[in-house]
Amino acid sequence: MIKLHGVALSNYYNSVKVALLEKDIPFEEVAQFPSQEPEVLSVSPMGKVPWIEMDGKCLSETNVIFDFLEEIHPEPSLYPADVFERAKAKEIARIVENYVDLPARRHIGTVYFGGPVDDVAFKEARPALEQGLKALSGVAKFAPYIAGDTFTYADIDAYFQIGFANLHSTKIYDWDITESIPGLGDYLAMLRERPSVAAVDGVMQEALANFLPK
Ligand SMILES: N[C@@H](CCC(=O)N[C@@H](CS)C(=O)NCC(=O)O)C(=O)O
Repeated sequence: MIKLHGVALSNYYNSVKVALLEKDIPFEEVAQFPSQEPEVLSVSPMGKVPWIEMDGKCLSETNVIFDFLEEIHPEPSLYPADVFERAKAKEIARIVENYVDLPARRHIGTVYFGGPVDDVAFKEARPALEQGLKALSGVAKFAPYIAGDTFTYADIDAYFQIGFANLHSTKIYDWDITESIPGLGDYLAMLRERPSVAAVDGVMQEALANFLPK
């Protein structure tokens, strides 16, 4: 059985968990914080979570895990059937990860761990996020899903990575980024109704409520 290593506080861990639930793949959760310890680096080269373990072999990086799950368990597919549309779904996922999650993540020391606001990050992260959101608004379809008429990995990425970024933007800039793109708020609310997303999001919200500094 697949073991999913990570914690419910992690938006990427939750992304892989939703993919496993959507595909109805049995899995076991193993609680693990990110770490630079050699034994963690030997299975997750950047020390990040999540990673999956299967038959003693480990794989990290959420989108690589998505592709692997798709190969070993093709049905139900979480990519569009058309090869170009499939690549477009991946393009959306990369934009969400690299240009929405990552700039917001610069404030994780403040938002997750109660550290002081980093002045450089304060100046740089907001324009970077604005640029990422503008890029996203150019490719998001909301028809009704982000890459078209089917639920895909891009929706999983969008739900958890935009939610993570919004937690940071509201705390640091008092800025609700879900209002930055027409239709984004309603789209995220629609995803929250989906049983797999609702279940995983519920566990994440509880973990965040217990963990985040007040
Ligand atoms: N590119 C990675 C990102 C995963 C990631 O950033 N995980 C966070 C938790 S949400 C982490 O482990 N952070 C610790 C670190 O960056 O050292 C993926 O796609 O899985």
